[in-house]
Amino acid sequence: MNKNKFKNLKGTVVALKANFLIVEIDFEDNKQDLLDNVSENIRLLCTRRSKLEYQGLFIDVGDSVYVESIDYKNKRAVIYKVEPRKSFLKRPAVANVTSVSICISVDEPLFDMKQVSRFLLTAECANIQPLIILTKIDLITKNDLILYINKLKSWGYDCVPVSIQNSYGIDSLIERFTKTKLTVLAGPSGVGKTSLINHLIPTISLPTSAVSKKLKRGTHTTRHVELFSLENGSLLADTPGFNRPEIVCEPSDLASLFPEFRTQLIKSQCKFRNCLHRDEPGCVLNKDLERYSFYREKLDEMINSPLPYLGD
Ligand SMILES: Nc1nc2c(ncn2[C@@H]2O[C@H](COP(=O)(O)OP(=O)(O)OP(=O)(O)O)[C@@H](O)[C@H]2O)c(=O)[nH]1
Ligand SMILES: [Mg+2]
Ligand SMILES: [Zn+2]
Repeated sequence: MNKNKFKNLKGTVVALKANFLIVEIDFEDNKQDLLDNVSENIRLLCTRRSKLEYQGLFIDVGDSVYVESIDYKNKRAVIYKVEPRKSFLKRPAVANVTSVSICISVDEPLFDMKQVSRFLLTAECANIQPLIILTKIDLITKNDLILYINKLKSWGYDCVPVSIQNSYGIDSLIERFTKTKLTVLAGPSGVGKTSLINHLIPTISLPTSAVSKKLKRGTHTTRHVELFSLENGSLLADTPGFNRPEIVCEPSDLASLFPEFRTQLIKSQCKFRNCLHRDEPGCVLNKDLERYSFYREKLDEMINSPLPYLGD
C-alpha cells in the first residue's frame, strides 16, 4: 500500500475551473509528505469537502488550503480546510495578495492618462500601494520614455520600464517579484501581462494575441485569473485585462486617492474640513496639477450618480 496515501498536503489554489479548483503543491514546503518519486511542484484537480460548503466558505485563487484523499495517478484530491485570508483583492478576485503591479503600455494600446488613473484609483481605494510597470518601451524613443517616467513621478508614482523584445528591465522586475509572496499583474487588455509571465517563466507558454489594429485595443485573450510560481516560490497572478476598474469611495475622500494632491493637503489645510476642492473659499489645492481636471470629472460623476459609484 502506498505509504503516503493518507498524508495531507498544504497548497495554494492557482485557478478555478468550472466546479473544480486547481491546487498547486509546493515541493519544498511538502517534501516530507510527498511521494518519493515526486521531485517538483504538482498541480491537483480538487473538489471541496461538503462541510466547507455548509460553512459558506467561498474559496478563491490565492487561498491557502489543505488537501486529503490524494490520487497521485489521476492528480486529484479533496480540499478539507482553508487557512484564514491575510488579504483579499476584489477585482480581480485574488486572496492573500501581497503586491499589485499595474501594467501600462506606452504604445499599442497608447498610454491613456484617464485609464491609468482609474487603475491607480482602484488600488489606492483598496489601500494598496501599486507599482507601475511601463511595458513595450521598445516602441518609443528614449526621450518619450523619460517624459512618461517624469509624468508618473509628478503623480507620485515610481515605475519600472520594461520590454520583452530586448529583455529590458526584466532583472529588476524579478528582483521585486521574488521579494514578495504574491504579486497580481493588473491592467488593460493588450498591455502584455501574459507575455511578461511567459518571458519570466520560460517553462510556460500561455496564449497571447496582438492588439486589434482597428480598435487599437487588446482582444481580452486571458479569461481567468491564474497563479504561476517563480523559481523561489513567489507567485505571479495573470489576470484578464479589463478596462473599467471599480472605484467606490465617498466624494470627500476622492482627492486623498491622488498622491500628488495628498502631499499638498498634508502640508496645508483647506478652510472647510469636507472641502471638495472645487471653488470653495480657502481651498489650498493647486488646480493647475495635470490630473485636476480628471479629478473634477470623477467628482462630478460621483455626485451626480444616484447609486453608489462603481467606476465608469
Ligand atoms: N513591441 C512589444 N510588444 C509586446 C511586448 N510585450 C507584449 N507585446 C505584445 O502585445 C500583445 C498583447 O500581449 P498579451 O500578453 O496578450 O497582453 P495581455 O495584457 O495579457 O492582454 P489580455 O490577456 O487581453 O488582458 C502581444 O502581441 C505581444 O506580443 C513588448 O515588450 N514589446
Ligand atoms: Mg493576457
Ligand atoms: Zn480644498
